[in-house]
Parts: sequence; C-alpha cells; structure tokens
Amino acid sequence: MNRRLPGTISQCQKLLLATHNHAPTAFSTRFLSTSRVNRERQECQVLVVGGGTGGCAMAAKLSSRLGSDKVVVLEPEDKHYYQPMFTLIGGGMKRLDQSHRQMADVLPTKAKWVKEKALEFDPDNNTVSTSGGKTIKYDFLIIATGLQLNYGKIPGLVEALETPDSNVCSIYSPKYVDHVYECLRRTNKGNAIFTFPNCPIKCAGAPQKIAYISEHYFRKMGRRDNVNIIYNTSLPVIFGVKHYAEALMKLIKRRNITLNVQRNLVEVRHKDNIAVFEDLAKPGVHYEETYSMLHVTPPMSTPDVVANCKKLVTPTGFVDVDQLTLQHNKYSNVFAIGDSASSPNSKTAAAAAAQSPVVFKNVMAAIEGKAPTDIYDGYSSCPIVTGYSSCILAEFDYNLTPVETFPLDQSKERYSMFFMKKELMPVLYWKLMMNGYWNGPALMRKIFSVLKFNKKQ
Ligand code: UQ1
Repeated sequence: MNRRLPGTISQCQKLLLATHNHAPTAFSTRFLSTSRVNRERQECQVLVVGGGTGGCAMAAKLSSRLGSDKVVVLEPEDKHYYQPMFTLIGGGMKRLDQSHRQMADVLPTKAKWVKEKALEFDPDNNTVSTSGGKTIKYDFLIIATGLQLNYGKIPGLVEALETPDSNVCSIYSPKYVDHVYECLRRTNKGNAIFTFPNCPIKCAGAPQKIAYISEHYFRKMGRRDNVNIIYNTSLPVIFGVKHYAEALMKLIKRRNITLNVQRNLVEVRHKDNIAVFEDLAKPGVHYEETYSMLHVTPPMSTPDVVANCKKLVTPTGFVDVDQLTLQHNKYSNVFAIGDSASSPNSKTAAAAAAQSPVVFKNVMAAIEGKAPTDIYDGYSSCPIVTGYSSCILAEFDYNLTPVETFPLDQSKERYSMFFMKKELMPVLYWKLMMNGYWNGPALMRKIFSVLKFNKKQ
C-alpha cells in the first residue's frame, strides 16, 4: 500500500535516494526539526502548477491522502472550465454558463490555493517563482498547466475573432465559443470552412466534431444544399486510429463533406472573407479560399513559462516525462499530467483521468522513497459528436489500438454515446473527477470483460 508512514530517518534516506539530488537539501529537517520548519515545509510538500482537469484531480487525490495544507495549487484563474462542453456550446446544445464553476469550488479544501501565475521554474533549486513575488519551494512538483492557445500566430486571426460581425469563430476559447453558434445561424450559403493546425493540439477530435455538428445544423435548417462543408486539416489523415478513421471516412462521404488533407491555415483576411492556406505537400505553395463561415482551431503550445524552462522540456516544449510513469526524465521529484506532458497520447480530459491514478501512485511512491512502478498505457478517449443526436466513442492507447469500454462496436454512430457525452460526462466530471474519484473507465471495461460481454479482444 502507498500509505504514508510516520517520518523516520530511513524513510528520509530512501526519499533522498529516490529523488537523486533534486530534493531540497534540508529535506530531512521536515521530519526531525522544529514545528516552524515543519509547517513551512509541509505547505509545499507537493506543488501542483495548474488548476485545470489534471491539476484539480491531483490536488484532490494528494490532499486527501497527505492531509491539510501539504498541497499547494498555483492557479491564477477565477473560473474552471469544463472544456469538453465547448463543441456542444458551439452547436447551440449547451450554454457557456453551464461549462464553468468557480475555481474556489473545484479546488479541494485541504489544498492551499495560491491565486497567482507561475513566472519561472527552477528545478535545480526546487522552486517556482510567482507573479505575486513569492518563491514557492516544493519537495515534489506536478506540472499540469495544459496548453495555451496561440491565436496570434496566424496573421489577421485575432482581429477577425474580435470583430463581432466577422464570420470567423473558434470553439476552443471561452472568449470566442459563443460566436460559433452565431456564425452558424447567419450562414445561408457559400463555404463553411473548418481548420486543423500544423501542431499537436488538445482534443484533436474537436475540429471535426464542430464540422459534423454544423453540417447537421445546416441540414436541419434546410440550408444544406447551399452550404459547402470543407474540412481542411494539416494532418495526412482524418483520424490516427484506423478503426475510427474508416468509419469517419464513410461518414464524410455520405454527408458530402469535402476533406482536404495537409492544408494549414496561414492567414485570415476577414474584411474580404478570405482564408489563406499552405499546401503542406508543396511547402511554400499558398492558395486562397473564400468563406461565409470560418471555424479556426488555433496553433497551441505549452505555456511560455513551461516552454522557456529548457531544463524541464523536450525540444518541442512539452514537459519531458517518461511516457509510462509520467515522472520527469531528469528531475525525479517532478511529474506531469495532462496536455503539457510529452507522453505521446491524444490530449483529452479522458487521458488526464487515466493518468491521474498513475501520477498519484508514483508521487506517493517517490514520497515513500520508492521507485515509481505504476504505468500509464496511453489511454485516451474522444467522443466524436457527429450531429445533434449521435456520437462515435473513440477509445485507444499508445499503440493506436482501440480499447473500448462498452460491449458494442463504438465506431458506429449512436445516440447512447451522444447521451453519455452530453448529459452524463459533465456530472461525472464535476462530481467524481474534480474530487479525485474518477480514474478513467478501465475498471468498467474490466467488469464488462469479466462478465463476458466483451467483443473480440
Ligand atoms: C472520460 O474518462 C472522460 O474524462 C472525464 C471524458 O472527458 C469528459 C470523456 O469524454 C470520456 C468519454 C471518458 C471515458 C469514459 C467512459 C465511460 C468511456
């Protein structure tokens, strides 16, 4: 069991071994020295940077195990958004106010919330400096910052998004998501273009979900014959997992959606309703397309504060962790969860859910001076909403092998999966995941499998 034992010298020695030289040099005073030192050290036993999906889940699990005020969460935002709802908001199926809670209400009461931004990581000294002038010293660090949206990287895009009567929109930001449904409502004819950028992004299914929802919207409104739906993706394929890609290709054909691969949005000229794309198969070759509605998925990266700390990140700026244990490859007292980790899984809330018990157990092992042994298999899930009442539930691992929970073919569009995505998942998220009780559907899958409900494995 990973229960924490009372502090002893041997435990400290074990911990120092497990953390190489990255644990604070005075670490053993935590257990042996005065109460004043104890209090200071306990406040920062675990520092979680980021109060999003992964950060909240980790703070809940760890503060519940370690006790009050051992876990600090560094997060500047007032609101916590349930981002998986954003495509539904874009399609007018949910309202923005249904997608958020106050940060104070989702962070665990046993953790201390520092409502500031991380300014600089110093992993050699086990500190993070903050926008409020603090230097927070930690014994263990969990990086859960997620990804930042780099709308500014595409010339003309921010101006277009900030112009209320432009026909440019994006579900990815709470600032812009409401405008998506407005664009849908006023588009009667012409090209509705949907983009996917030339970099890793969170929820890689979302750019096509909003295209499918839009296609259904225009059909429902009797406008479909006058609107072309064009999905321009930088990727060479529609979806990385063959099982689902085949189903999606059939859907695209059946619903007369134009799919252009290796097309990257490089400029928006909103006054002329022109989008400029680069053909990635012929670098440097640009072409213009006129739109009556343009839905943009922005380029993304880890936040600058993470990407700038070269000691912590890979050359592409992700936190350099072992893909199985999610422990940092150089700093053994550092872990990452969620979108900012370098693990090559599809970045979704479901992936963070499956990672959360692994990071929890491995952090607890490190605290106890043991090597991390729990392993993340790369599980991720993407409920690909294909309209106002249907969804394909894609679930897969690092090998891009389907790992399906339910005893039915999940590559088929189903109302049951749509209902789960729209109505059940938000409840599961707020009630279970935010309290550290949801570890992904692995247990459910095992139960179905033991009951022999399962399909061929
Ligand atoms: C999931 O675990 C999860 O994390 C909370 C989601 O994000 C909201 C999901 O959308 C899905 C589908 C899962 C996987 C859960 C099941 C029951 C298959």
